[in-house]
Amino acid sequence: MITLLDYGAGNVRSVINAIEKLGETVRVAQNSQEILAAEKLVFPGVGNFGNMIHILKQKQYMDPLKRYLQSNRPFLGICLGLHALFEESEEAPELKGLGVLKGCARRFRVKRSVPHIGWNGIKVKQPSILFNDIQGNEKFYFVHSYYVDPKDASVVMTTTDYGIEFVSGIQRGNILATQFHPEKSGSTGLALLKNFIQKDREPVSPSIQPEETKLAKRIIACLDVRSNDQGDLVVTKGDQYDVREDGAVRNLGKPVELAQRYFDEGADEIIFLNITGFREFPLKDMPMLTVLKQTSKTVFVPLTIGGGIREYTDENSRQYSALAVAEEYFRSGADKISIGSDAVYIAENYLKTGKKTGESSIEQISTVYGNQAVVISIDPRRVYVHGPENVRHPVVKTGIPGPEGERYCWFQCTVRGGREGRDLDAVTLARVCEVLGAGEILLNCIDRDGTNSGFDVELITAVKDAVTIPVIASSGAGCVEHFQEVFEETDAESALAAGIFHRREVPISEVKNFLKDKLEIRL
Ligand code: 1PR
Repeated sequence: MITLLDYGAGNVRSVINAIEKLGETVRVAQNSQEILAAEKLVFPGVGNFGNMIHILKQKQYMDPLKRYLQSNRPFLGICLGLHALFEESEEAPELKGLGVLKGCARRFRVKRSVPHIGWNGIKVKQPSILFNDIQGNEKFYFVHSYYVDPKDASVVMTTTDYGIEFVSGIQRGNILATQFHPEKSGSTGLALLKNFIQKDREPVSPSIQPEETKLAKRIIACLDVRSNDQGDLVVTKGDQYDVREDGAVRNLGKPVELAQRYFDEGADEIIFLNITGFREFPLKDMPMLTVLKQTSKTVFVPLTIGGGIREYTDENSRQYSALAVAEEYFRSGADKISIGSDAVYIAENYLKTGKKTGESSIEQISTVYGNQAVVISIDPRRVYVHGPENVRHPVVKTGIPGPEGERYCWFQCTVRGGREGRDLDAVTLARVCEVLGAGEILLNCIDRDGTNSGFDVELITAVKDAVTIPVIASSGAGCVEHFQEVFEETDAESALAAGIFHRREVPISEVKNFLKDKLEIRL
């Protein structure tokens, strides 16, 4: 029996699902006695250090946790569950951590995008039970802006390179903790978790020791989900956002089955977009929650969900915050949420007032769950102009002239699934959302969506140059060469496709096989 510490933020469902998949039972600790009585304790932390410590204090978990750790019983901390072991964190300097290990968590100050999101390797510094059946050259899923800096070098179990060499795992006696998420790291992560669960494991070192670890470019599958005219929830796909063919909504499969297929085929991440979420209140749209719950049972890579994440008042005047909507998604198995239309309204307001309100969905969700949990989905469309003069938006010189031979354009934001253009451009939106706390940009492109004509490199370059958070290039992938082009010509950390994967025109494995000698890829 594994006892799991759920302090109430983040996606613990995936950890429970992963442990159960390995045949072990999980009990979620409900009080301090259950922490003290644990045989093996797993502490998965996601989000913000300050918020975590507040809740641990409120629930009076600090003391029992310290006592459990001092008794050297088996413990596995994940992500923030690693940071919690230290004395403090730059993320919330006013609060003290458990202080079981000396040192602190520091923010990345590197010339790379922060958060560090994606699949990276480990360099093993000491044998551990966790490394049985691990070769040493595998990649694990990371998502964080802070890393731990222990004072005592003897606790370092693994390091990872990302601009600097940082500590990605610690071990002291039976206390183990990883910065990466084993529960999100596919079969490799499950193997590592199994080693913690099993009783008979001896400490070993993997046979391969990489000199340097590298972050892989991520290949992401995107599932646009909505109800069709018969009321069934289906994966659909638009051509420039028009999902109807001969009047009917295109049906390309069932969401849970398709997600499973993409996990099996090697997708590094899966995104669900509830594309009609802007119309209805998503918490009424329980099927999406069911899709997440079912998918997260067997799919052990990160899951993002978008559509309808905003504040809402129902017909009885009951108010729901965007945070409450997001919370429901996280508890159902989402690792990140994506905000589309609401981000545009928030940015417009911010540009008008020049002030952060602290009340917006972006600010609220990132404060509780961390920046890395908030993705901004942008749906831009090109607006061609004859020159940069008299245009209030950042204009780029384009190699793809407009219908009247225009050599310049800007990228207009839209809301409500591309139905309504706004007086705001994608570059400014991305910049403002980063300031407000977003951790990643999902950059779609209405002009390229479903066209198979390649990613809009000009758009991606313009947005990527404006932010320091990771960007997912989306829309237009038609062949393997398009992925090479977007990774070689832009600094996008990941590339997403939908149509070619759904229709089996280009499988994910083919994309990865093609890229593997050219770029860093997770195989
Ligand atoms: O505004 O917060 O409710 O979020 C709605 C979400 O639904 C947004 O993320 C928006 O992008 C998405 N959405 C709304 N309408 C559509 C539509 O297609 N009619 N889908 C839509 C957007 C775009 C991509 C697609 C790529 C790759 N989907 O994510 O998967 O373009 O496609 P391809 O490889 O086939 O070219 P809110």
